[in-house]
Amino acid sequence: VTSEQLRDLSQELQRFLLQYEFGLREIETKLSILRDEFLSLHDYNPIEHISSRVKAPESLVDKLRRKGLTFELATVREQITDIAGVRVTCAFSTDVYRLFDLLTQQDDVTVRSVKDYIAHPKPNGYQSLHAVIEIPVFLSSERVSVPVEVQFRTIAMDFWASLEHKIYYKYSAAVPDGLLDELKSAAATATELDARMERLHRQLHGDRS
Ligand code: 0O2
Repeated sequence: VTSEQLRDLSQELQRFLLQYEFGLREIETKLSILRDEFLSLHDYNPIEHISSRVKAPESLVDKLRRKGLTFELATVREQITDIAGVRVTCAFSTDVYRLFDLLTQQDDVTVRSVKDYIAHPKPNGYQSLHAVIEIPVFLSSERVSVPVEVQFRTIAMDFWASLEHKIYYKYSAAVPDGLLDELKSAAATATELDARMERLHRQLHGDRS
């Protein structure tokens, strides 16, 4: 590969990833509008935290290798749906589902897939509601449809997932059995805490929010 070809490739990749960056901005705007309107109508904030990222090229390449895919942009676009990722953390699981509904029902949003790991937690205890949605982005000469993976979860689920993620990487995926059991039990405690906090919240606010 000549250095000129490398430069062209790198430019092509940058342009490709930029579309995902634009997709993220669209979703972030939608979420912040929902949050601000909710605040103004109900004096209540349904979102604790929003974070987003475009997958780093190295971790994209890792994922392609893991899945045995070639680095062709058309294949990448079709097969890797979490290049753009947004994480929405809410205090309560009712807010998780409420925001999911409000976002996915918008008429410029197309839902590609949904995985409800809250209703059906993963065997390790992981809980979150995942949706891959497509959003139109208007560029100077075309309209592109950009997939964004949105993960909705409660603070307790997020706390659990970030620790589990660290443990998983520390042990390079070979986590000792004892720790796996502890994690599973901690996930059950998180679920219980979510239910208790939700009950308290209801007592405080009734069904107002
Ligand atoms: P990262 O570093 O967060 O980007 P896929 O591999 O995405 O094609 P999969 O695994 O069926 O297909 O997708 P799924 O189940 O929707 O999970 C995708 C993302 O959810 C992961 O992205 C994690 O962010 C999160 N996730 C899923 N399972 C777990 C889990 O057991 N523990 C934790 N902590 N997070 C989880 P990546 O690409 O794996 O990682």
